[in-house]
Amino acid sequence: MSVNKNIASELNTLLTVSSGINDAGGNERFKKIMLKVMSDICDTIDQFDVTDEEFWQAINYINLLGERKETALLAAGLGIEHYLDLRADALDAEQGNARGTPRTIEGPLYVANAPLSPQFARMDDGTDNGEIMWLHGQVTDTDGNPVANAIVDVWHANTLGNYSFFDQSQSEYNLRRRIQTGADGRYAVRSIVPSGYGCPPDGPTQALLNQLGRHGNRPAHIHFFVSAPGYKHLTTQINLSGDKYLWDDFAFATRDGLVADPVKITDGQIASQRDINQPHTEVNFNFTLCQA
Ligand code: MBD
Ligand code: FE
Repeated sequence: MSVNKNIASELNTLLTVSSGINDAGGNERFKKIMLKVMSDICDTIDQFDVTDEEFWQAINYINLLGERKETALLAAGLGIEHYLDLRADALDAEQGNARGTPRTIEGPLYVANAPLSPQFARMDDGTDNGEIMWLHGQVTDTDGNPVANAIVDVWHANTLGNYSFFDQSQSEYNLRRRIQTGADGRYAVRSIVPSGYGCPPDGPTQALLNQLGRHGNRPAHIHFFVSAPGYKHLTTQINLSGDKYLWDDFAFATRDGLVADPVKITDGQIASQRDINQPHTEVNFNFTLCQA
């Protein structure tokens, strides 16, 4: 069945009158957005002659996404959240802003209010025998001056690719910390080297990806929010080189300028770092904040 003009005009009536979109009250911007979304859904139904069965499959799918709390995971997997990065880049280019550290997606696994410490924190609770990671760097402005009192909010997965809070087997705020920089703009944490993430294999996001012929894996990565008074809030991540999914991330979060090289420090090279007197991995990453 090709798109039928009569059906299309009835649809328009449905959307604009029966559903109250033209009524006084409500939110004008929301009404416009809903009209566009509903028109696009109806266009898709027309273009593919969507059957009743397919319609109910879609409804059940959305319910399942909610039940499993995977809506944000799917948004990442479809690249919709990455689209916000591309828009942020375009806006920066348009405004001729000096380029700070690139934005990349937040993802679905942030938890607010992690413990706050000045300059240094240990992030792991000691129960995961992963490789020790010493992660450190400096926050500067676009002229290279240190930014004091910046808050570096860091979160990452354990060696199984799982995040505390969502994984109830981990202690509260495990692998989640906020560090406040000192006058030198520096932050440092001791933690464990994270593993990559895989979508729950029995969940609705992976089921959809399977239908697209796609995997649901992410390379090992570390998330950051970096903020300071007078600067634009930065949402970013570093992805660790050497991971097989580095440039094949199902969430499209790996970007030029956001790849970090983990360096293994073995006997004889140890000693310099506070709190670590054993072989470990060092990751150095600096952030550049743009003026607000
Ligand atoms: C993650 O850890 C993540 O960062 C994203 C974007 C999606 C799923 C898991
Ligand atoms: Fe993540």
